[in-house]
Parts: sequence; structure tokens; C-alpha cells
Amino acid sequence: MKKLEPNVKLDIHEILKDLDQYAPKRRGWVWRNHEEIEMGGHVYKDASTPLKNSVAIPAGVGYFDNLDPQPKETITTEIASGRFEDDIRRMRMAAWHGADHIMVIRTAGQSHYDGLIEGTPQGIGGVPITRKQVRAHRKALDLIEEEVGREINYHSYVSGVAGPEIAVMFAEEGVNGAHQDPQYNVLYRNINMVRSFVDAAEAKKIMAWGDINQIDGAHNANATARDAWKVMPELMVQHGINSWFSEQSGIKPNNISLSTVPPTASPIPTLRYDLPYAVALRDFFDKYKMRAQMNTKYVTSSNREATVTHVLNMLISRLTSADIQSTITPDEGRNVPWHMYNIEACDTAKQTLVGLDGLMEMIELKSDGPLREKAREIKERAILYLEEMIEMGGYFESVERGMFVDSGEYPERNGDGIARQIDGGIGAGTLFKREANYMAPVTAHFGNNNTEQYGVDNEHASQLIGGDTFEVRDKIQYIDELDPEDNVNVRLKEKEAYRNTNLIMPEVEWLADGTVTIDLFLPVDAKVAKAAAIEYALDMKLEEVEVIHVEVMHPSEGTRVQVKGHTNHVVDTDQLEIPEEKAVLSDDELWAELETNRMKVVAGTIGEDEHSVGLREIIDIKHGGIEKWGIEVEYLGTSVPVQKFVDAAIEIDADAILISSIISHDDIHYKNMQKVHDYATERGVRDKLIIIAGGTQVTPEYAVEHGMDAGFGRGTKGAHVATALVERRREMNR
Ligand code: Z97
Repeated sequence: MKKLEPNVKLDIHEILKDLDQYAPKRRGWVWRNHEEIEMGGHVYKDASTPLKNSVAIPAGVGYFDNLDPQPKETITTEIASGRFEDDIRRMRMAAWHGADHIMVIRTAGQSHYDGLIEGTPQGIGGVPITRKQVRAHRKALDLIEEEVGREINYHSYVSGVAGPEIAVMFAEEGVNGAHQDPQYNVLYRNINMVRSFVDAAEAKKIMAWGDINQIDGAHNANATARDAWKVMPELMVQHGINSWFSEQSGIKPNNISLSTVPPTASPIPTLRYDLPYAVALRDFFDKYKMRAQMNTKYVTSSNREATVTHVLNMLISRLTSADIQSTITPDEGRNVPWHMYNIEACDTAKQTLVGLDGLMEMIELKSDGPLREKAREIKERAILYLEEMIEMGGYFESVERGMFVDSGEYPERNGDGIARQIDGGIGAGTLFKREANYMAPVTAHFGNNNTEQYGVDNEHASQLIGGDTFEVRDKIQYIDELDPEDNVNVRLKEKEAYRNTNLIMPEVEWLADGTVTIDLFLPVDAKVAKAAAIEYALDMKLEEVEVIHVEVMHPSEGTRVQVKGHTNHVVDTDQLEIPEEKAVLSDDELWAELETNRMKVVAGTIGEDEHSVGLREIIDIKHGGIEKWGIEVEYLGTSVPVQKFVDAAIEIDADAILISSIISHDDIHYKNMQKVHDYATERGVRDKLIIIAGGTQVTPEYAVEHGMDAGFGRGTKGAHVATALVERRREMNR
């Protein structure tokens, strides 16, 4: 396969080509290497190796020369658009933003299928996992990881009665991580519990062979319980059962990850609950890895709110520890897994974790007081819980008696737990004891495989058939497509007009899906605002309009509404008039001109504006400002009146005026520009003076409309202004 080029789109056709022949590059989970690094003049203690290609957070791009340090934690993103060809493009974006654990969650539960599905019926209704999809993903990630220069772990779910088959397929296809927890099947999918545990033993054994990192399902109790913080003792029990089971099945502790969730969210005093819980967990399970899933139970459709919850969750991660940091944000609340939310959440994680760098070198958690007392209490409750389970006769009996997901905080009980029958549920009655001469000629198999009768030990059973699919890839049956209509080839054909052509449409999930969101504030109550917002969206010619978020700013003064809709408008990029980006003159050119033909300017912030940092950056030699090329600057200071700019310029015989304005209320910045122009005209000097304005809210075209020779917005550097000054003077002298 050809290497990816940063400026070239990933070719989905190339990924699908000869997919039947593709073998994954590697097997097994890869952790980031935790190291101290120095980058951009700063030391990072909790960091990992920087990426070869990446996109930094906006401040990194804007202020720090693309500074993009990577935290030590593996960063997860969940991608689930329902179309694997589109997921692949999102994976690449996520990897560039720092994700190295890509979880592909199905919108239709795999556990509802009682076998491994081949072919790709994955349009409407979700994505049951298929070999083709998994292989295409892994193949793309094999390329993407080379592009970014870091291994990317690919992850999906081993659940349902087809669990062991899925585990085999995952091991064959180089899947690196998987959720596997028999308790999930029992509690949430009503799969027979004995069957579920037998399947889990087999699936875990296979995962051990595949070096697949296992994540448990305890967080689901947290998300299901009426009050998530009350199930903390149970969560510990669930973690304990699954982790120990995994270890007994052969998974190494380094690949056993607890899915931990801070159970609460503000407005609950969240750290008072979540921190002791996190400490208690690490006290009990320090030999395993911690996968910090963010709290999703209390996620609403507010992006802002979810981000704060996420950040508070990461504070816990750093105050204790996390090996994997999950990122979800409003996806889970709204069930809208959109490109931008995946990427934003990856950035939230990167920004927060880098921002918290070195925290534990400066502070420590108190070894006494409420933190330890509460942690101890949670652990005691968990032990009591286990003891009661043993008294009841064991796990199966305790599930039968509704011990799990009860809304009481153990030992209080509300009698509303999820109870399952030992001989009930899906797959009941499908278990058979192995016969004395039972034997399966496979590489990874749980328990005694009775191979001695054929003269090989358990570990080498597959030698009896010359190797199984784990050793001889040719034996894997690759099935391409089953459904003539619902398959990737049909979908690709449908969208071909937009793939690598000059035609584009906006998208959130799928190429050219046409979905857009608009954000409105309307000065009415929520009920009226919702109806009015729809009216606006329809007026903007959007179709299938839906309100996706409403937030009261005040019961009568106004409401914020977010609306989504579809546009059918296709933009032909060949027809666009794209303004040329003005090139800056080189250092040598600027020197040559300004040395022989010196220039003087007056500069200041205008009106009532006290914000001088931006202007100082444009002026100061230290920041690459215009003084660098010998331009003489008379700095007038801050809050300079309109007339003073012109009067001072006349007095010192300046060539130019530089106005800086950050404040933009009521368009005061543009109004002031106009006033300077008018006053200079009145004084009869306008045609001799260059007048330039800048500020974060300045749009160049509007500045020119308000009498300026040039305007500069966010991201401007001294070289841009120096170039404009020199070029404008040349024009005036012509
Ligand atoms: C997370 N957002 O990041 P099916 N097994 C376990 C699970 O937790 C799940 C499945 C299987 C969450 C993931 C919820 N978890 C979402 C232990 C799902 C999925 O779709 O029913 O086949 O299984 O952990």
C-alpha cells in the first residue's frame, strides 16, 4: 500500500482493493511510552513521544507555533457512524488530534446476533461487526499509524452468545482491544449466565492469545442505576469478578483494564464522591490498568456542560491515575456521533491532560481525613457485598436474587435489582459437559483440551491439523458481501460524485450527508423559541429540521436554541472565488527597502480600549514586530483619542498610523476607524498617510470599507503589517 500523504485524502477504494488478501501489520495492544520531554522551551513530565504529523489545539496553532505535546495516557475515541467507509476518514482526523484508541461501537448490539455475521449489512439500523469492516478499519489504521508516527489501537466488543467467535475473528484481524465482561451479557442482554461465563472463559483465552487488551463492563451499572453513586460498592465487586476471571483465563494483568467512571457530575459535589471512589479502586486493583471512561449518565445535549464534566473527570484521572482516557461528550447524550464532537473531545482530553502536567509533583492526596475515610467505607461495603454473595451460594445465586444494579447503597437494598434465572435467558440449556475424549484442534482454547490422547500437549493442539487460522491465514474464509443492496459498494457509488471531486457538501457523519447546525438566541421563552428557531431554519432552506438543544438564558428574556437540518446545496469548488493569500515580503526585501527608505509610524489602542498586548506584539522586535526592520514607532499608549492619532502623525511627520482595537461592541472598532479616516481627511493629510487597523475582531474588508488602507485580524504577525506598509507606500509613490 502507498503511504498516506498529509495533503491527499485517504482513498477508500484503495483500502477495499484486495481486502481479501490483507493481513494486519501487527497483533496486540500498544501502550504509549511515558517519558519526560522538552518541547517549545517547556518541560513536560507526564508526556509521551510527540507525533510526526498532528493538529495542535487552537491555542497551540495560534500562539505557540503548532506546539502539540502528547500526554502519557492513551486517548480513546468512539466512532460509530454506521458506515465504515466514513468512519475511516474520521479515524484519520482523530489520530491527528491525538487519539490512539479507536473504539468502534455498534448502534445495533452485536449481542443480539447469535452468530458471527459475514458480509456487511450495515446501513440502516446500525453496524453488527463483520470481518470486512474490521479488516478495512485495521488496514486503514495500519496506514494512519505510520502517518502520525504512533501505534493506534483498534477496539470493538466481544459480547453476546457469539462472543468466542467474535474473539477469534478479532484475533485473526489484529484487533487490539475489546470490551469483554460476562456480567454485561447477563445483566443487560439477558443471556443465560452460565453460558455467558463459559463463553467468556473461551473468549478471554482467545483474547490472551491475540494480546488483546480487555475492558470490562462495570460502568454500565453506573449508567443504569437510578443514582449512579449508590452502586460504588457493586462496581468494585463487578470489576473484581471480571478482572480475576480474565487473569485466570490467561490475560496478562497489563492487558486487563477496569472501565472506571467517576459516578457523579456537578451539580452534585462531584469530587467528594468521585475522588474517594477512584482512590478505593486503585487501592484494590493496582495491578491492573485503569481505563477512565467519562461520566455519560449525566450528559445532556449541552456541549459546554459535557466538556466541563469531562474535564472534572480528567482531574480525577490525574489526581489518581488513568492509563486510558476516554472521550465522549454530547455524543452519548444526544446519540449523535459526529466528526466534530469526536475531534473536539480528543482535543479536550489533550488540552486538559497537558494542562495538568506535573500536578502530582506539586501536591499530594491527604493520607487521612474524609478522603481516606470515605475510600475505606466504599471498600468495606464492597467486601461485605462479596461476603453476602458467597453466603447466598455464589455469583449465580446472587444474581438470581437481584443483588446487582439495586438502587440502594449496599448494604441498604431497594429490591429493584436486575434478577436473572440460572436456567433462564438466551442460550439457556445450550451447555454440554466435555466428553472424556473431547478435543478441539485449535491454538487457544480454555481448559483441558484432552490432546494427550493424540500425542500433543494442550498448547499445540492445532498441529494436528497443520495449524489453524491463527497460524495459517489462508484457512480464513473471507466473505465479502451478502446483501446486494445494503453494502459498501452501493453506498460508495451513491456518493462517488463527492469523493475527491470539485463538488462538496457539508457533513457530520457521512460524506455529503448535508447536515448542518445553526445556533440562535431568541428573545422569547423556550417554547416559543423552539418553534421560531425551526421557522428560521426553514427560511434558510434547510430540510428535516429538528431542535437538538435548548437552554434557557432567562425564563422571559430569551433562549438559546440549536437546530439541525439538511441542505441540498452543492458547492462546486472550481467556481469559488478564493481570495489569494497575500504573501509577506521576505526579511531581506524588507531590510533592503526600509534601510534605504526609512519609515516612521505612530501607534496606539483607540478610544476606550486598554488592550495593548496585540499591538505590542506587532511592534516589538522581541516578538518579530515591525521594529525588527528598522521601522521607527512612536507609541502613543492605550485609549488614544481619534484626533491624537492624526495630530501626532502630523507633528512627527509619520508615514503611517497603526490603530489597534479589540473592543467591538456596537461595532465601535469600525466606527473609530471611520473617524480617524474622516479627521485625517479634514486635516488634509489623508492621502499622505497610511492608516492601518488591527484587532481580533477586525475583518480586513470591513476595515477598508471604513476608510483604512488595510485591516488585520487574529493571527497577524509583524511581517504582515510591515509588508502592507511597504507595499502601500510603493503604491502611493507611484
Ligand atoms: C464505553 N461508551 O466506552 P453489544 N460489552 C460490554 C459493554 O460495555 C458494551 C458492549 C459489550 C461505552 C460503551 C456501552 N457498552 C457503550 C462490557 C457496551 C456492547 O452492543 O450489546 O453487542 O455490546 O465503554
